[in-house]
Amino acid sequence: AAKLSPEKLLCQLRDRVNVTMIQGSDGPFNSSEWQHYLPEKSLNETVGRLGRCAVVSSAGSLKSSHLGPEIDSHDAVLRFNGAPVKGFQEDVGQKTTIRLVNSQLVTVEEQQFLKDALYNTGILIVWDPAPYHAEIHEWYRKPDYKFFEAYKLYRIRHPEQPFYILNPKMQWQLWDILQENSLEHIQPNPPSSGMLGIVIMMTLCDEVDVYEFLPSKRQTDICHYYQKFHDRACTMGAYHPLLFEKNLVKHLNQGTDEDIYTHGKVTLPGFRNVHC
Ligand code: NCC
Repeated sequence: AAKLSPEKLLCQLRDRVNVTMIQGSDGPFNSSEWQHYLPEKSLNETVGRLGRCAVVSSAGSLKSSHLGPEIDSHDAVLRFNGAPVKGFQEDVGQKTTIRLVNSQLVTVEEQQFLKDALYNTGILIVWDPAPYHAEIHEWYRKPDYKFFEAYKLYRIRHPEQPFYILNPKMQWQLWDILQENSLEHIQPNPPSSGMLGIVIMMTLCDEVDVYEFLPSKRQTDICHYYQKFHDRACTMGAYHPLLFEKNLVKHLNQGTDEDIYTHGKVTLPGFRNVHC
């Protein structure tokens, strides 16, 4: 597989990765069991048109970065899973516009998810590792984690908060492009929340700054900026094709290598500014 130029690769991402949320009219979700649970407004309508956006990885290298004010200067900020802001504002900022969570968190950490105020800010999006290119019906019968009940419970408790389910087709459309642009064979596991969040923001924003997805000079084996846990796999990947994701993002970077080194910052164009 020959590597595409950054311009061509952006066009592939724009044209082949369909970022959509499950709607009340989709497949098994159009049943009476699901009535009133899914948000009525589309994600696009909910967020409006966004200018400069920030995606904040959960990497340990955010610690002592002092990136908080810079991150908060963006029109919208996307964070992942249980990544906190309270007590970490100096390094990661305090604004949360969208929080992307995986279905494991919603299911395995259900009690915390339902009760922790961390999740009550901004728009929530949950995604689940669906079988490779499965139809929605097939995925619905066999999700990786059975998060649907927890989703409904959360919706009952927080009916005003927008909470979307990512259409699982997207992850494999993105994985195909990762595979086509890598020399090695990639395990067929879905991209990380990080990579999914980056592409979601590229569909919503004019420009996307991604922080500490490509590690800066602060690179560390500490997994998260909010925990003491050490594991190299957090940065390099084990289950998720993280290394391939990072190579792709590096290839697309429109900022400088200096910005990566000092701020862990990569700048990507929004798809509406990509001309094919
Ligand atoms: O760790 P996690 O990811 O929540 O991190 C969010 C995203 O930040 C990027 N990251 C993180 C740490 C690091 N050192 N370098 C990074 O680049 C990655 O892009 C990552 O996706 C996930 O992707 O959903 C993941 O979720 C956790 C865990 O399920 C949640 O934190 C909820 O507790 C997974 N960890 C485990 O299952 C133990 C992780 O593998 C992937």
